[in-house]
Amino acid sequence: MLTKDAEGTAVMDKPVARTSAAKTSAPGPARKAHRIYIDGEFFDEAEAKISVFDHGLLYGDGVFEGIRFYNGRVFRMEEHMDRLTESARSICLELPISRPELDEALLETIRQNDLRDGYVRLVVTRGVGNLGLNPIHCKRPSIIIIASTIALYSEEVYRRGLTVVTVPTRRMGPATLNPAIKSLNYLNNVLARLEANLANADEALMLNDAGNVAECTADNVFIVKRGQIMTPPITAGALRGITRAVVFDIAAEIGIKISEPELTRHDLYIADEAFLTGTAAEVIPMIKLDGRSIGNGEPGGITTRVIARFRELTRESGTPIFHK
Ligand code: PXG
Repeated sequence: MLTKDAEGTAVMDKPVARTSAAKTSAPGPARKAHRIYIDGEFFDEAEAKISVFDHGLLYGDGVFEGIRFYNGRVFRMEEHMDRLTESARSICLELPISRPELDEALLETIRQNDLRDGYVRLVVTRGVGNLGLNPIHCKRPSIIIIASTIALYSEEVYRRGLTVVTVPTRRMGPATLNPAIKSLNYLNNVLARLEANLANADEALMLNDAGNVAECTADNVFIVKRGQIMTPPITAGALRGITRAVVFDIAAEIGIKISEPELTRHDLYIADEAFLTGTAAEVIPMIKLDGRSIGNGEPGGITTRVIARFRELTRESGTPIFHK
């Protein structure tokens, strides 16, 4: 699980000792061993291994999704699976199992881990090849599914909001590695994240090569100005976030205009409110950028409404895990 260290940085907890495997597929309160899915089989965490010749490791060649489930239901599962399929298609990675099989593998992994609320990491690697980068030698992609729990930020941070800095590392453009592909190659984001850590900030704002706002390291960015919501367009280098799409749905539902103009840092400095969205971070206020307070420096009214509605949706909707 992710918690905060002494510096306030989100860190991964040491996995709890895994002595016994989850024995049933029924939901239960007790935290049992991680059971990891790899290519159709379940393994205890210590035995869950892939080849050092897998190009996912050697070249970051592969795709992934981070998916949340709440209250026994997978939130926006179809959208995540669509995006995974599209990312794979874009890099000519043929999924080795069918979509219904993949859906079932995801649900069964959650069941095997006895979880009702948590986070799933679904990874598809290019598979085993030789030491050359040419994927032609990789015969079969591997699928890895990890179901666990996650809490990036405490409730206190959701109430207070995040401090963000603009970092020197630019979000790569579509001509280099299209940020619309959710690939295993995340070094661009990792470097930005390091720069945020070095600046003692909660998150990094990434600009594109034109100097416009793209996104944060694992979150989309939104502002509120004069009662309207705005977020950078996908073409600015933003991932087509699933949580981002949920905010569009919420805005339509509560009658707030939402648009996708190019945004600059200036637009963020003079915004009335700002917030970030991502599967892991959910919807979270951003109250400071580059030392400037946004609005009055507190989470804004529209942000608070969006968060409240988002939380309702996560409890009320989704694909059932334990019964159909
Ligand atoms: N931008 C980027 C670059 C992302 O990787 C988002 C935006 C938000 O998209 P969703 O669909 O989640 O609303 C992401 C999300 C994590 C983690 O913390 C999440 C992501 C990437 C890396 C780590 O588990 N993806």
